[in-house]
Order: sequence, then C-alpha cells, then structure tokens
Amino acid sequence: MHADRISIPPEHPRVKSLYTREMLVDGYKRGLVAAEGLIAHGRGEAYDYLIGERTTKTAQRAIKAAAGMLLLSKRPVISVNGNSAVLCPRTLVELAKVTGSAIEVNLFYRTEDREQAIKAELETHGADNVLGVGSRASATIPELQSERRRVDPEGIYSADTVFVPLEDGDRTEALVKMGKRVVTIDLNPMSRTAKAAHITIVDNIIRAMPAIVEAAHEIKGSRSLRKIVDSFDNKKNLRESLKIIRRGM
Ligand code: PTJ
Repeated sequence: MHADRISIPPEHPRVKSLYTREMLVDGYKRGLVAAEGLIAHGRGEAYDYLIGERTTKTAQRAIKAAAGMLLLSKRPVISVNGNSAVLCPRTLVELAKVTGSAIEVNLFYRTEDREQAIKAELETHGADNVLGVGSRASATIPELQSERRRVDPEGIYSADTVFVPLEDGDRTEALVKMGKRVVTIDLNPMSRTAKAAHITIVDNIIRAMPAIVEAAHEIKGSRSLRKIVDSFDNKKNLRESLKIIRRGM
C-alpha cells in the first residue's frame, strides 16, 4: 500500500471505508484493478452499509466452515482477481500457506499486463508459485464464454475446492457443474455467485480474509473439521444474511 499517495484525516468518521477506496484507486493506477472493479466495489459498499460494516455472527459461522472446507480439501485453489489482490494480498498468501492451497490469478477483464502485475503483487507478499498467468492458463472451463474460462491445468482445472472471492455468477455456476466445491466472499447474498456457491461469506473481504486465516489456524488439525463443514447450511446462511440486511434498512 502506498500510504504516501493517500491523505485521509485519521479522525474522519468513515476513515476505513475511504482508505479502502483509496487502496482500490491506487491499485487501478498501478494497473492491477480493472476500472470496472471500482464500480463492483461501490455495489459491495452499499450492502456493507446495510449489514452495519461488521462481521455478523452469521458470517462468522460461514468463515469457520470455509476454513474447514479448505483444510479438508485435497487440491484447494485460491482464485485471485484485481480487487482481492489489492485489498488483501498478504492474507490471501497466508490462507494459501495455512490451508495448503495453490494460488491462481483468474481475471474477468483479462490482460497479460494485469495478470503479471497481480502475480508480482502476490509474490511481494510471499507467494512462491502463482498459477494461471499467460500460457499457463491453457485449460478451459466448459460452457463458459468469459475470459474467466481460461484456467491452469495444475490449478483450478484439477482443484476439488475453489475459493473465489468477489466472483461473477457464470463461473461459479460452471465450477459447481464441474463438480467442484466453491467457497466465496460476496457482500450481496442475492447474487448468483452467493446462491450457487457451497459456502458464501456475506462480509467485506477486508474483514473476512484475516478472519478466515485466524479460523484456519484455530481449527487446523481439529477432529471436528468434518462436522463443522457438514453442519453448515448455505441456504440458511443466505436467509439469515438477508434478514440482517432488511433490518439495516
Ligand atoms: O479483476 P477482474 O478482471 O477479475 O474483475 C473483478 C470484478 C470484481 C470487477 C469482476 O469479477 C466483477 O465484475 O464482479 P461483479 O460481477 O461485479 O461481482 C462482484 C461481487 O462482489 C458483487 O456481488 C459485489 O457486491 C461484491 N463485492 C464488491 N466489493 C466487495 C464485495 N464483496 C465483498 N467485499 C468487497 N469489498
């Protein structure tokens, strides 16, 4: 983060939200975030406002289940786009390490320059084998038209579980059709991604990522991992999240 380029008074009542915006704008200027990513964040902010800009108890349960699912998986992969690379590079890499997941760059607005910039950002934060960049993305997700269809044969293509924070609905549905378990973070519990995923964390990625890392460290090796995952009900989770949003109106 290039704090020298950002001047927000620390006493401003919305300092966290303004700082997050600046991280994205800075990421856009550095060539990591797509211009459309700024718009996507605005939509997320509106939902965050309604859930009270906090990690709800409902989200905490989803966070624990998500950590459990990644830990139980044989070939988990974390899919990284421009927004997530800029907002939480360190915790994405930490999550990969604690859960034994691979990291793959996968972009909706794919350009080679953005792929390389995101790979470099992840490497700066400790990633050592970033998949999916350039010619490595040589496999194709069936029935998917967007650029997200191009994936790494050693990563998402052969994964059993894919973690796709801030994802679009088409790919989530396609991954589920391929028989993969899908975990997402999405502030909108009504999105197609939120509904199609097996575990949806309805929370801001800024708060959710450090919480998943913490949960993964806490429950790693626990004998109740399977129970944590199997007792999670995503439909109930989304219903509860919607209730929270209604109350916030
Ligand atoms: O970097 P690229 O090219 O892969 O593009 C990434 C974006 C995010 C632009 C692309 O995937 C996209 O257009 O996504 P959508 O379809 O707008 O969906 C993004 C979802 O993430 C929406 O449901 C938003 O509400 C949600 N969202 C946005 N910001 C956050 C968020 N959820 C959690 N935390 C956020 N900070």
